Amino acid sequence: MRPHSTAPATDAVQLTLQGPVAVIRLCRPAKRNALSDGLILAIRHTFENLPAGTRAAVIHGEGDHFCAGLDLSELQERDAGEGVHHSRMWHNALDQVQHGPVPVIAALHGAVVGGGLELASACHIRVADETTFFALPEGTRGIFVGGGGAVRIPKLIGAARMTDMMLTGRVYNAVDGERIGLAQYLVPTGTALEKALELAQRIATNAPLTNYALMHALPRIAEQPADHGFFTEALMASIAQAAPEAKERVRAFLEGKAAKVQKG
Ligand code: 1HE
Repeated sequence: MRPHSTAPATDAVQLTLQGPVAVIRLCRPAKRNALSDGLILAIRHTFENLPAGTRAAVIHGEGDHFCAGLDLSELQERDAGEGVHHSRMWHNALDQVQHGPVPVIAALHGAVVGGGLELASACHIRVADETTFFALPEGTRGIFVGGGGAVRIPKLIGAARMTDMMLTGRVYNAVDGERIGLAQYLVPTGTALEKALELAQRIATNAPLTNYALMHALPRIAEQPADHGFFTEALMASIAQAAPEAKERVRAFLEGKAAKVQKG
């Protein structure tokens, strides 16, 4: 593959730690956190180099919007081969988000459009505040999704809804976005980051092997024919329950020392 010469825009991605939770901030508010090649490479670099001890991550955007998608000012004339390499660079970066070491929660507000929605869909949980809106303007810009959206977004909302968004430029508001599955949580304006952090802190207390199974085994099992899926599930279940941490947690419950499930 042709090497990509753009340097990571490391100043456009900020990482801070809140205990075991890495908080990753897109810091390009003047351009609505539009994803330049440098920013995409910086996202990849950040997720590839999460500090030791990180158990969960939150990603959010500075300013009034989560992310305006591909930086259109960089959209140059590319030949077909260069276009493939550019798209594959996005795939590699967003694969680090989806298949990195820890679950990732996207805290969404304002525009979550184009490549911004592709980034959000690579995360494991999406929390949207009431200002959030979702769109795929690629259709109206004469282009196509290239950051994994054609694979990930139909898994969230179905191919029919994605086709409609791209053919007609339909924009979903936060309420409808949560209803159709673009986000799992809908929260009041300005509270998405707080909610995402609360969820991340909780996720960070899970047994790491359970989190790993949810990130790496569940999506594969869901894609397998049922017969294969049942078999893979049995293997994963047996590996998870054999871990010393699982035995300790079950013992704690049986001894009345662990929290019961509370009514929602
Ligand atoms: C940008 C971008 C961008 C803003 N690339 N520069 N994405 C889109 O088609 C969405 C394009 N953006 C918008 O529709 C709007 O900017 C927003 C709804 C996101 C925000 O509106 P607003 O009024 O808050 O901001 P603005 O005034 O439109 O933009 C502020 C600045 O950011 C302005 O630059 P300035 O130098 O004039 O101040 C904008 O040009 C700039 N800006 N969005 C470049 N996207 C892997 S394939 C993925 C394919 C896609 O993602 S296609 C979808 C691209």
